[in-house]
Amino acid sequence: MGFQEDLTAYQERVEDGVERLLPSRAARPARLHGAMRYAMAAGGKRLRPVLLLAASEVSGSEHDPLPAAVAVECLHTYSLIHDDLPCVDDSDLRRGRPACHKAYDEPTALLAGDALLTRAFELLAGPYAHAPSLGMALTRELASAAGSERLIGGQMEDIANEGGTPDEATLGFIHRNKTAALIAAALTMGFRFSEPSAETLERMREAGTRLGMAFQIVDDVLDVTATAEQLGKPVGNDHANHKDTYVALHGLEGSRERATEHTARAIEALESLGGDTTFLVAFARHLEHRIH
Ligand code: GRG
Repeated sequence: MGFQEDLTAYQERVEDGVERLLPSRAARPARLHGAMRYAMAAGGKRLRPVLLLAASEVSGSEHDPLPAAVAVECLHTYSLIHDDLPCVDDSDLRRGRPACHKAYDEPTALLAGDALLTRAFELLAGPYAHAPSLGMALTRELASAAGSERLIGGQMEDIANEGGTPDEATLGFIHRNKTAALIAAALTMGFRFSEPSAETLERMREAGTRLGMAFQIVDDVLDVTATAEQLGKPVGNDHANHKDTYVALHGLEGSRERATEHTARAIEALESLGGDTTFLVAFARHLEHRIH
């Protein structure tokens, strides 16, 4: 199979997992579960769970990585729901549809985000109860990427710096934590399925962080160059919200160069592993090509 077929197959596995591993739409309170499923529904690229599934296959494992992949997508989706709220980015469109607080209402969206965050950890605690050391490693990885020093910390500094003059160190902190930490965690969690050495884990963290940085820079570039139809979310938002972005700091060309450099470093780290990383390497190239 070629790259595109492999990608589609991974994405279909994720869609199936999302369908099966969330509470039923009919479970009480149905409005809350409807909102969780609405926000999680197809429309996202499923980058993080695809990375996790692909990484778990490089060395193989007897355990099913799908609950962990869905857990990462739940956590990511909670962050998007909360990010779109009027008190944060105030964005009405997400994944090509009205944002969760527009399709439902603000309190329901807030709670749906909270419930998805909680569900993420339930999906690590329950399905891996028979493999406690794997479950614990996955939980630590996700909790650390999502906490106050990483995802939430990056978001905090992003908000705190709105309207200010961008500087490289601040921008690096925001992007490493707000975006790259969860992408790195997804990749590392996938490799956790094969009980890797500490050295392999560090290399994977490096690959994931580089990939995440490239992804965020590409996101900044697309916010300027793409249309809302192409992205499924409003464009020009970063500028309108006076956000610190790579484009504001380095211009379009400088940003493209940096995305290319991070992608090259990510590929180097992936290839240093030894196993069959063909799909992961192609995926890294695919993400970067969106801006060329
Ligand atoms: C401030 C209440 C409050 C909550 C914030 C922690 C948090 C919640 C938000 C994290 C910040 C955030 C939303 C980062 C976004 C990073 C990013 C590039 C998201 C887009 O990811 P894609 O393109 O989206 O993978 P799809 O829709 O394809 O899954």
